[in-house]
Amino acid sequence: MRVTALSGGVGGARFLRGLLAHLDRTPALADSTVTIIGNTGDDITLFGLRVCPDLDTVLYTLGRGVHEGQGWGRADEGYAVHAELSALGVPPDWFSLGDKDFGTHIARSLWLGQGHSLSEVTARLARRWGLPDRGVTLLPMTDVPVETHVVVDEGGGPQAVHFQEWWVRMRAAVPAQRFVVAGMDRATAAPGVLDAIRTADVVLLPPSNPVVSIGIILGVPGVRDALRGTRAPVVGVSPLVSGRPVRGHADACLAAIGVSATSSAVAALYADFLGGWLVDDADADAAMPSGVTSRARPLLMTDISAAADIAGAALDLGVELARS
Ligand code: FO1
Repeated sequence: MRVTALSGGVGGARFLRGLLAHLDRTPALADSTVTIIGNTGDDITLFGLRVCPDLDTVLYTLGRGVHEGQGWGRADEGYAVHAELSALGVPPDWFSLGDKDFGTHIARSLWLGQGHSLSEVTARLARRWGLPDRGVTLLPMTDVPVETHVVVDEGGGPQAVHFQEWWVRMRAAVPAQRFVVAGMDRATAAPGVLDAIRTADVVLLPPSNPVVSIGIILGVPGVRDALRGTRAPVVGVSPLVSGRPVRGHADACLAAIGVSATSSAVAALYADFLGGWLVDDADADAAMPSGVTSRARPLLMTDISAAADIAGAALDLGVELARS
């Protein structure tokens, strides 16, 4: 089975780890392939290095190197380099980069500087994490540098800050007036992205942030049209349970775009291409947009096995929709 998935950071990566576990334990799906279209709106240049948080979170999580408690960054990490940068008075100190993580950013920045595309760089990093051997391809949504910025007003009038400063330093506690994706006007889908949507057997939307992760990927020219036009069923997983995000600040992001924090409202954001929608048992009676088939089940990814069950249920719904 050819599976294509859009993904943000922590929630998406954990879902995808569950998907791989489900494929590994299902003989009929043994030679399936998974193509992941990763969000690059979170990307930021720090200390002269290009950092791609959502791509790295997918790589580290699927590559079994992620700091499990955080969901991002590396396990068994030291912070000597960042500490020295702080001692040298080089900002920022609010975004903590570990020593091994710096290795990723140095290599990526070196290769980008040599003229390699972000797609090529991501493929090299994916090889280091053994993804090709498992039939997994990670594509950045675009090779054009883009950055999500957030318009906030801390009292001195509206100003735009980088998404990471809003998400990490402000903890999304300052209301976002709107999101602006710098560079998106020049963005084109990265090689293979639109094809992966068009030729998939099933397209999955993990429980990533619908505004600043999935929503950003949908803003890449051609992606939404490809999702509308693909013969593959598109099945999503609600990122909200009883109106609350399982983690992160999806509710603050939805409020910023005037959308209520319910699984139905999120499904409505995708209604022009969505075929199936998994909701938690707590939202079993959620009203669905016309044309969307929902299924209720526990959606908390408490461990890899639970994530595998959720991913399996999403695939099963996709197969069911493909048959009908
Ligand atoms: N998140 C935090 O809350 N605090 C951090 O200091 C932080 C550092 C960081 C470094 C590398 C990286 O790949 C991710 C990092 N994150 C941190 C998570 C990041 O802000 C989020 O994973 C996404 O960008 C939002 O989906």
